Amino acid sequence: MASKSFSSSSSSSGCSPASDRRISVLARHLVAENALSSSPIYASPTSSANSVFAHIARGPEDPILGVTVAYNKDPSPVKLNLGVGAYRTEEGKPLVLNVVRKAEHMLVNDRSRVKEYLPIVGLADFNKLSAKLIFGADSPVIRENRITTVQCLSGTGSLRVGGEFLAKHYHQRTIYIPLPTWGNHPKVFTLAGLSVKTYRYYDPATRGLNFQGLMEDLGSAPSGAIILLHACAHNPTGVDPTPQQWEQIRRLMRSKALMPFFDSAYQGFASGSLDEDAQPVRMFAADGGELLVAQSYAKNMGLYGERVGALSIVCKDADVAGRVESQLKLVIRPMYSNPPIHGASIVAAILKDGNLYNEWTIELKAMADRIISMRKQLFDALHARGTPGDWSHIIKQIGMFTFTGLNSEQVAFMTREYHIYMTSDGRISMAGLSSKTVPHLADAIHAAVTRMK
Ligand code: KET
Repeated sequence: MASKSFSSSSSSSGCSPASDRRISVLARHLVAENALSSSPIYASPTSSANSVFAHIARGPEDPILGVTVAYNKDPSPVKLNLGVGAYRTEEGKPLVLNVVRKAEHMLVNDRSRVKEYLPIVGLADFNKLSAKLIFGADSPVIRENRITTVQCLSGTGSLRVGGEFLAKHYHQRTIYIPLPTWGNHPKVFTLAGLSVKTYRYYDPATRGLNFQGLMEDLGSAPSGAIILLHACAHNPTGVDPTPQQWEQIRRLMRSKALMPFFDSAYQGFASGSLDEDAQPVRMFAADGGELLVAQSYAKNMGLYGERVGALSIVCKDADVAGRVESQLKLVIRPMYSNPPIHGASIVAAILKDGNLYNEWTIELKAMADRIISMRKQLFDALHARGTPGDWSHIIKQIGMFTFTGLNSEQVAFMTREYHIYMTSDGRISMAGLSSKTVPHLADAIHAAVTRMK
């Protein structure tokens, strides 16, 4: 309607030369009159002295990515960034995997490759191979075709798309997240339209899993509620359930029709084995029930900035899965239209080629092993200094992070006095450490513990 009336009244082709002239005379007249008037018309509203955004308060830095912002501003030569979970080499440098370089080389040299838009759900090969990676090549959910996998913007984007889909189409709008969890989870799911509650997970006294609290809280969650589970290498605690505990969690959740939503951001980083780290997800997929999983290739392929990940929804049958996918497209299209092509092409090239895949697993294992060796070195260094306390959790915890137990004052002290940057909850990224920097960190922890009780 609006566009119709606009075109009929403003079409210059419908005006005679005489009426065009009349309009331009009228326009000159109006401009002259305005020039004389006491209240001038501004060229545009934003050229006024006061910004229309003047009322906006400065927002806080992100609790994790803000650590890097602070680190970058520090001129100290001994500064150390143990904030964000990003892998560094022994030399403290970011790592591009050899296998990624190889795949990129192949892609660049393939002149048949173009830069057309991908479909809304992303690269088909990438989606198939991602499902195979997390569920296993012989998985019944893949064989029976009762799964939809869509390429999303890394782990975060996959969680967000899954969250919005559930908020729109699932009968329960409450998601339970572990306490503590990755700091972005509550924000992602709240903005997706879900209501966020927590379940007990970590026991600071034992620095281990509060299994009883977890089972009680899931047991009293309303039937059908969504439960966010870290597939492996829980962030920030580094504490995972044992296989036996996972089995009990699965039974309880299925008996109450609780909907599992796995966040798999560290497949391969916990044990060094892609298959072993996928076991909890596969255990739930094997029982025939429905579930969601968000995968990220940021850490395990080092593709952080390429923003490549996948959301899979396992359904009861192929027909439901097809309809679910049609609705996922309606979530994605107005959000970012379709995902980027480069990162997904790298992943697909590696996953589909036996040799590249093997090379990847070797490089991944080397990253996981280096992190494990950092745990040992830090533990030994604290032991050698006689630092008060039991530090065995540094060795016991799994994945990229150690949840040290240091409090926010001790963290602030370490940043102030030692230029060591970490999140205020006492989490350190072990992947940011090297043999050279372990002594500096151990000195800082020793000083923080003995001086700032
Ligand atoms: N889930 C978890 C548990 C997680 O730790 C991260 C990232 C993500 C999802 C998202 O990653 P993506 O890059 O979107 O695939 N965690 C690290 C980086 C960050 O906070 O963005 C971190 O905790 O340091």
